[in-house]
Amino acid sequence: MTEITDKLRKLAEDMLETMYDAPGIGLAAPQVGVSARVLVMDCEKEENAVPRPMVLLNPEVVGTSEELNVYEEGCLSIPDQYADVARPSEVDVRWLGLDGETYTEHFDGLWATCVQHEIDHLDGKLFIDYLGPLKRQMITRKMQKLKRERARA
Ligand code: K1U
Ligand code: ZN
Repeated sequence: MTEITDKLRKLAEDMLETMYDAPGIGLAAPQVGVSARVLVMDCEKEENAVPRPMVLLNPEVVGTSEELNVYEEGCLSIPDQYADVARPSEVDVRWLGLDGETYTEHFDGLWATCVQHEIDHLDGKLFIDYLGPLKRQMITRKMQKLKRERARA
């Protein structure tokens, strides 16, 4: 049972601000150092599109298509690295909203890719975990180098 507190509302608000500032299309609480099953996303990318900020608490994938879709993913926790990842092209996701209601929605296209990427963050998984060992090691080494450089700066 998740209690909807002011602290949780503030976390979601701060996460949406961080995501839009980045800019990104999604963000999960562990990426901002918070151990909670909270994600935010807005995949309305077109210039004149009406924003659709979404906040998902305790999201669960409850159905997946057999068909896969390949998308070149990036990650705000792995700057400037991109790779093709194959995931189910459509998913049904159930979650708790900030209003205390339970929602189930069918996602496709970029929304489906993004919600799976964000739920992975909640489970401690990154998009590089789907790559072959060579590509994954290349990105991991680049990130270790970046970390050392940042520590020296
Ligand atoms: O969770 C994250 O690290 C955010 C990530 C989400 C994501 C990207 C691509 C596929 C699946 C999930 C990002 O938002 S990276 C930035 C990005 O993709 C983007 C930024 C501005 C405009 C459009 C896309
Ligand atoms: Zn990410």
